[in-house]
Amino acid sequence: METTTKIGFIGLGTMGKPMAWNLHQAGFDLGVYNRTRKKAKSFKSEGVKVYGSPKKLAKASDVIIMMVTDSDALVDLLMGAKGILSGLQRDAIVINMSTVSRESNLEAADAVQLEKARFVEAPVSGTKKPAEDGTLTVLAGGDKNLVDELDPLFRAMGDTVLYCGELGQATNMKLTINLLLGGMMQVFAEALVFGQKQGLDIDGILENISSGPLQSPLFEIKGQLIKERNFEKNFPVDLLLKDLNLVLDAAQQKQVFLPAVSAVREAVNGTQSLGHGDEDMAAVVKLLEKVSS
Ligand code: NA7
Repeated sequence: METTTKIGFIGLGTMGKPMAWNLHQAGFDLGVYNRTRKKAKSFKSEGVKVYGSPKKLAKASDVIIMMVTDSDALVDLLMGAKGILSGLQRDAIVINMSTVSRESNLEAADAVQLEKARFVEAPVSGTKKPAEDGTLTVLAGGDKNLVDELDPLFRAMGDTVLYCGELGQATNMKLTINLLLGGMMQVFAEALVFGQKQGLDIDGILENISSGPLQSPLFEIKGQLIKERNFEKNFPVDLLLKDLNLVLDAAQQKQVFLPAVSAVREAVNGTQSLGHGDEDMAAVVKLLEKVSS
């Protein structure tokens, strides 16, 4: 992939903005689109072309990257009025880096291929900070040669590229990881609330976790944030809930029994209902604290 290849990036949210920025910094010929135009302002002032519609971006791009919330956003941007499909060039490559269901990826791939263009799914593992540092893990699914061709692009956004297999398998890998992430976050929060209700000090609990076989960067980072009562979003409750719903839907299709994940989903759903959807997933502790006191 040459740096002269025209890249169009759609979705300048928490993750997409730093990812697009890293592509620009790596010297790729970048253009961007975001539904809320003001989020593209910093790109415009750096000389990056800002398009007024996905259609206009698609007309001008060899590679189109999408990093948007969910399946609804993916469908709107691809198939809506002035959507990508209405401007897609023959042989262009569409990369979906958003986390959506396997089925949504397959449907998007079919629609793109009908226009004689190509499709790769590439959800990422890692949150805001790795996105800023360019240290995400890119999970890629689809044609292996195409994924290899895109390697320089992925490496501008991440330090690891993991080829997961045919289309759909990268999503399955992402959901496997996020199942574990959600479960670890919830049970960690429960351990902190339980321990403190028994009269233990949070510093002591965190130190004890860090010094034994349960030591984990996730517990260290989230433990510190909970201690500081800092719930600024890295990976918000809303998106964790979306992913747990995707996990449980996929599990149901294959009749996989996930009792703990069902319980975690209820707790995350409850946290969202309390109004903490836009806060970091560490806010799951707030529901526990509220109903435990
Ligand atoms: P954010 O910060 O919520 O950003 C979401 C982006 O998706 C943002 O640019 C939104 O545009 C865009 N979006 C959402 N819905 C639509 C529709 N319907 N049409 C057009 N654009 C839309 O999410 P993150 O960056 O944290 O995460 C992105 C993905 O990575 C997600 O799948 C995570 O699970 C992993 P807006 O600025 O609101 O106009």
